[in-house]
Amino acid sequence: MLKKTLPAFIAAFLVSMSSMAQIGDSEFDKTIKQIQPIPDAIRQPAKKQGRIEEFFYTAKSNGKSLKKHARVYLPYNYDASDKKMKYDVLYLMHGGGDKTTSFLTPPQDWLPLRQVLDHLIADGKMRPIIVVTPTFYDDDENIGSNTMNDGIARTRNFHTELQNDLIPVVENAYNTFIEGTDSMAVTRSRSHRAYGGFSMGALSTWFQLAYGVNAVKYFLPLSGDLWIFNDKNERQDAKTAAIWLNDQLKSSPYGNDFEVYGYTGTKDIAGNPQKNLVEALSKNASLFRYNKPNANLRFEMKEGGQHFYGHINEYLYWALPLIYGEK
Ligand code: FER
Repeated sequence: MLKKTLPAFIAAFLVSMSSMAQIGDSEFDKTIKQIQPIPDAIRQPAKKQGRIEEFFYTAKSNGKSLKKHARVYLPYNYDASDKKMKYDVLYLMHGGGDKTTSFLTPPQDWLPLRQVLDHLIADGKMRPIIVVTPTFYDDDENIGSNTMNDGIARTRNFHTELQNDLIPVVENAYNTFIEGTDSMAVTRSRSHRAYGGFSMGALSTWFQLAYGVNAVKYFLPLSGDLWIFNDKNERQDAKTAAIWLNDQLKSSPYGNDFEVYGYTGTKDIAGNPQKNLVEALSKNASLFRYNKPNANLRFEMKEGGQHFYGHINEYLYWALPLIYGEK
């Protein structure tokens, strides 16, 4: 999570906000749903397990051709030869300094997402899906300069690689809803596609919404807000970011057809920033409907939730059935 390499201006900014967010008693805070603990059984491996494959593809970036790879989770019983069975695809982007393995099989003793997926599917809480975990770095072993500015640029640009280099190849390699390989094929299948991420990956999720809503319908920003800079490279406040995002969406024919599921924790460094962004979107961005029956912007916080995959993967236990469960 780039802790050792934060440039001074970002470090000062992060310190200046309290890393202890609170769900206070403002009118907005009263609308925030609290994330419940997950059932104990989810912490044990499921009996019916999906499998994880390595997927190789070529990405064109700054005139270079990069050999890249992503991890792909295939649900239990996935059968490549059964072409009638098609799967929705969820893309999940890691945080700064992390890699393609961070979500599905994270380091340490953290709850791995593969286990959450296995259980949700086995218990019928969501339909089987394919999960792809790419990287915004050149590769897991080549993460660039690993500065905050480099990370911001990579997260801002990733939507291009997703649209041109990854979706058409990976979704034609597996049994998904895409029909064709061009940008229209990507757009036609957008309602079968979700994109989410943690921390800098959440930043890439907000940028995906801003620049690539044509390719994706469902968005899962997990512990991260939207960083917008002015001409002098000064970071703008949440209200400015919200209005910018709304203006971006207004310029897309799909700007009225998306759903955002935001999650974070009160002890998370992104807790207050993400809460402030969601509040600003709910008040200043007309395309976002928050806390209404036909809401397209949802936001929940975990009391004591921290900035790491163990908690993030708990949030996905609650989020994924909202997208892939019975409606
Ligand atoms: C945020 C708080 C922290 C955020 C990103 C971070 C995009 C990243 C921290 C790191 O990589 O060290 O609100 O939003």
